[in-house]
Amino acid sequence: MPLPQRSISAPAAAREQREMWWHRATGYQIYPRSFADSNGDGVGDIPGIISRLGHLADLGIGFIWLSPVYASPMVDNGYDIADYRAIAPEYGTLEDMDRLIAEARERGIGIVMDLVVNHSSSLHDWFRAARASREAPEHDYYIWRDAAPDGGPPDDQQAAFGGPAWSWVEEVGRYYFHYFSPAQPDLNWANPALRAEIYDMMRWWLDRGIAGFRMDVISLIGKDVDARVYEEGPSLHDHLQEMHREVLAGRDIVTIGESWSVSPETGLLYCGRDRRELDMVFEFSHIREGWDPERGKFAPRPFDLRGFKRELFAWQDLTRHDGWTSLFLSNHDLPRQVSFYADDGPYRREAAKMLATVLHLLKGTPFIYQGEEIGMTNAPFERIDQYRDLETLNHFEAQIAAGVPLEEFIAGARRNSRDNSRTPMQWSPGPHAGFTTGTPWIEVNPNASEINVEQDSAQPDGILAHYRKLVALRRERDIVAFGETEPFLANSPAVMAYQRRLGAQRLVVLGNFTGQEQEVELPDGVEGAGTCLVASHGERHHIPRQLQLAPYESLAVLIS
Ligand code: TEU
Ligand code: CA
Repeated sequence: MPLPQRSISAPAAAREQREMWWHRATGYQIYPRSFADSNGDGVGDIPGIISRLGHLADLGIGFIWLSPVYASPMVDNGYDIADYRAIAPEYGTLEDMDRLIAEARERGIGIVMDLVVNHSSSLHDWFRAARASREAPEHDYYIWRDAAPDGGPPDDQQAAFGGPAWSWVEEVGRYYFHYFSPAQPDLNWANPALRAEIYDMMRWWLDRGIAGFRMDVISLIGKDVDARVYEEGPSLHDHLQEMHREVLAGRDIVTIGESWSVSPETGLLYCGRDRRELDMVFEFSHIREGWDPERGKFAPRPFDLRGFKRELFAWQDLTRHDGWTSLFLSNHDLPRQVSFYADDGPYRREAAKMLATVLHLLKGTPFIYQGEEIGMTNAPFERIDQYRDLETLNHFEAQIAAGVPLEEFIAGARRNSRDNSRTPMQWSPGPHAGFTTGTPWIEVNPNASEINVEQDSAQPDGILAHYRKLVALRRERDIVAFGETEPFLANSPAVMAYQRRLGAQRLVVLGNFTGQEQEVELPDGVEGAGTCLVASHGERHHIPRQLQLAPYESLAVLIS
């Protein structure tokens, strides 16, 4: 059991499943490269994380989702694993990792590892053997096809990071499939020996005392390449059920599967009570709402709150009586939430609190991405040489070659490049934001002199203090953890409004997504007096039928 079980228990009527520790826990994602550097080489590391556990304990989080720290050539910053049982030397050693697990646990914090098993690195021993000979048992751990009659790739499938999805290996005279970059060959989940190796590796980590797995692009593992079905392919759920039987069953851990395709129609296939697969998924429908449907993430499109609410509330509805969901707006692949959804200018503080309030008071397990708790913003990069991410760099080349003007591409990258969230964590106003004493691997955001943990935590009404309150509310209040969600004002392009209900209690939550005052008229029966749980603009203890919200104001009032 990774964590002490909490004894608080929700009223039986509110839950149809056994209460688990992660129902009341908030997760915190660490992107190790950018979190804290202990030895001045400009790259964050595990001892750096250990030195900052106090910050996380103060926030009150229940577990860390640690982005990959395994041995890797770092083509995709660790999402290309060369050895699943070794730590990348720039991040530390296995001993450091054991120490992190132990020291986090002493603070009641579990470590959730990133499981990247849709693909490995091309430098993994399996792939080295696979590419050396067709006779090697590992050859079939990957997906190979013969060349087309003209010697070219078997077909025209394209990789997510640009270029063909097939790369040639001379030694075996075949092409291998890679959904992402050529350095990330896809594993062939149809091979039972490969699956057994993966399960073995997962048990090895669980036995070291970790609290679970975040599973990278897990919805891709059932793919049928010939049919061009990648997401949620024919064998996905067989594999996940087998994984559950072989590895996960009977362990008190948390599992979160990343899926870019899951919808309310398929959500409960993963996390429904009778499925025996995962505890919850990371789903992206509310995120995709902010992307151009044709031209993708590098073509900025104005944010529309209505679509965003529709997607979030559909998942609230889906998980009303069965399953569970995750709540997040940010991660290492996404822009900074305050910049993307709200305002990183004059109303940054209010906006950061508002986004936190409306998200954290929904039902589900919330995730905070490092720096979000102080309202970190997108990177103001102006030149392509400031970017590091292969996705941005590959798309840059392709789009410029296709005639997209440079300024237009940079504008898109400033809005949506993955590097926006990968600039170093801003700890202090000092040199390099207190992240490193050396030269950081990617530039520190110049606003670190005003936006940093040291300054924000000194303010009783800072963003950090606001997050601390929200995290505590989930632990302390049954209604926050288990209440049913009822949305209002679905058509408002400006205000997000809902209430949670548990027994005779109601928690009314309001957030203004604009820099203008908003007049709100609530539906019948919402009005009432009670206790203000959080507020960005002074407490209100009464929800009237009509009220005015200040720019980016948010509040939550418990009515009983
Ligand atoms: O991301 C999954 C994924 O599909 C991303 O490539 C996503 O589409 C993209 O970031 C949106 O711009 C996971 C990891 O979170 C990501 O960091 C990895 O690069 C990717 O898998 C490959 O492992
Ligand atoms: Ca370092």
